[in-house]
Amino acid sequence: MTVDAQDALQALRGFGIELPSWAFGNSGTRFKVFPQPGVPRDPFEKISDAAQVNRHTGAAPRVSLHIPWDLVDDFGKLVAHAADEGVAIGAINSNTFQDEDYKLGSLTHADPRVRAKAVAHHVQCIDVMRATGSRDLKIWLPDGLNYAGQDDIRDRQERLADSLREIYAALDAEHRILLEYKIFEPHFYTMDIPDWGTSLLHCLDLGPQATVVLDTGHHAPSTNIEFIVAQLLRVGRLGAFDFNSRYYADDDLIVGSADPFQLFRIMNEIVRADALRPDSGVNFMLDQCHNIEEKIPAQIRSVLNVQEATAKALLVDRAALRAAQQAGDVLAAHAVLMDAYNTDVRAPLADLRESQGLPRDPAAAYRASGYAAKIAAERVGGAQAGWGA
Ligand code: PSV
Ligand code: MN
Ligand code: MN
Repeated sequence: MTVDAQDALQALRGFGIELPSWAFGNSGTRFKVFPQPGVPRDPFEKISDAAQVNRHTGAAPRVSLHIPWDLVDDFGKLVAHAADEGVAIGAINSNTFQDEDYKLGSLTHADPRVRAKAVAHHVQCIDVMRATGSRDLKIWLPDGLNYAGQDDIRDRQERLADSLREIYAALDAEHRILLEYKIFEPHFYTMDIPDWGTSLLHCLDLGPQATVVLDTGHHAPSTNIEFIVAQLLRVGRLGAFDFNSRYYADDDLIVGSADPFQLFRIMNEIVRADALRPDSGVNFMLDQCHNIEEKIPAQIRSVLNVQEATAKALLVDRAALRAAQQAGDVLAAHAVLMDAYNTDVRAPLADLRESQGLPRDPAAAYRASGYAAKIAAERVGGAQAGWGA
């Protein structure tokens, strides 16, 4: 390997991963929610918990909010609280999946009254963006159909396009829409945005402030996700990731835990496109819930997993790879990638952390901080994340 690890890893200095506020609340499946001691009772406490991850890793500078779960009377206070804790507010997520009115759709609903209500909710989210200094409005739509013939697939796309145009018109110049797709669930015959192609077509129709968000758990098994990453980067429309891991469906498990090689292959495309830079326009976010494991340590583990995959991608000898590819040397090209992937980057990453005044072992530093015992003693009756009730 001709790449110097310490040099290559410098690119990680400005690399931040955004955390979801909902990762810190109680969560579960439709079978059972397992409450944990010390979980946050309000958005302020969620931000305090997220800030612990940043405190020990130095790599989690923002927190995504979910509206209405994270609605507060005074967003100025929430912003100030976040700043006191050393973090900022990230993307604002809308929610059209917990209201009776949206049973048959929200932005795609046949009834103009319901569509107007769903558009108004997104305009409310844009107001929250103004109040919090957030740039990104993340839209994941639960809309879809369970039965063939239930509604007209094409009409729903037209209604969706119209609704999205209304939301887009309400954006400020610095705002973006992040449009998420999902193959199935909560609907099973078709979702209205089931894949990256559908999301991209709507983004292209809307304009340059609309980009695709790729949730790693929202694909069919064996989908080549890094291909989608490369393609969206190519046309400048990869706005964000929702990182997590899956075995079966939308499992929302710790990123890099099921298939660290896939995460490496994804980050390899990011590095290849020089999209690691904070100004690249790609927002690297986590979208996870921790049902049976401790939440703050799980988020720390997740940030480290993304860092490790990224570090390995930075170690790819690009010149050697290009030369082997040009020469048509299949095995040599593959070996360049595998050499980087098989490198143990934990010590160089610990060195990098130390050079930034951070703990070498963030998980151990968190355990030693006493924070878990403190919140368990102080907080009674923690809030549910919104999932698994
Ligand atoms: C539902 O599938 C989901 O997990 C989407 O991935 C969203 O990003 C997330 O919920 C938060 O709304
Ligand atoms: Mn998601
Ligand atoms: Mn999901």
